[in-house]
Amino acid sequence: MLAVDLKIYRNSALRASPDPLMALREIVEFPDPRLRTKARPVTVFDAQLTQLIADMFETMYEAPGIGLAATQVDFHQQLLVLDVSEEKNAPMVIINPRIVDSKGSQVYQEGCLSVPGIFADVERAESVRVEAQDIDGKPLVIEADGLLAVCIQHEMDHLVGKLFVDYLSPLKRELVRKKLAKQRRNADSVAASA
Ligand code: K1U
Ligand code: ZN
Repeated sequence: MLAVDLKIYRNSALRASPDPLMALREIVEFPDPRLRTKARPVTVFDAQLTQLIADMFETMYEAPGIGLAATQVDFHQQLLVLDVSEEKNAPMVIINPRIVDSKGSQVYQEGCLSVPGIFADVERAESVRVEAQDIDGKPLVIEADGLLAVCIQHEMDHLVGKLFVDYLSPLKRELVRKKLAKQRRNADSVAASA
């Protein structure tokens, strides 16, 4: 019975959340081709979008993560959520983002909820100026540096179908694919024997 329950939990798009008004969404994992989808701009700012954003925050905090792009929950519009604060009290919603200026470079050891258990150094701009829209569609300008800049660039890559492992050599990317396949086989055999 437990194995069946685990299977349903792993495969269902919506998972039970402690808050009845929010739902945990399934995070699509590498090498799923849906992660390569190019997101379209958000044009409708309605209650459905607000619900999706609430679900994305719930999913990101539960993972836990510091960012989540709509692509990762199989919604292909230009939307991302972030919270890089220690206290998890600084949620940000960024819609239809464009980097209009960038300066310098930094290397940060990145992770990704779509590539679980894998971490790698990636070089990105040290600071970025981003023009975007907020949850109501109003213009938003963000000046970011450090981890916030890294996270925004990482999430914006998701919106064009790019993953941090794409910055690795083909050989390292193949090792990542094999490591994830092994992790999944192990998780499946634990679920089957439970
Ligand atoms: O896009 C994602 O999958 C989220 C990703 C964001 C990110 C992390 C590090 C560098 C760039 C972008 C994550 O949140 S991975 C998890 C993680 O980094 C973390 C989790 C808990 C506490 C602190 C960090
Ligand atoms: Zn990611």
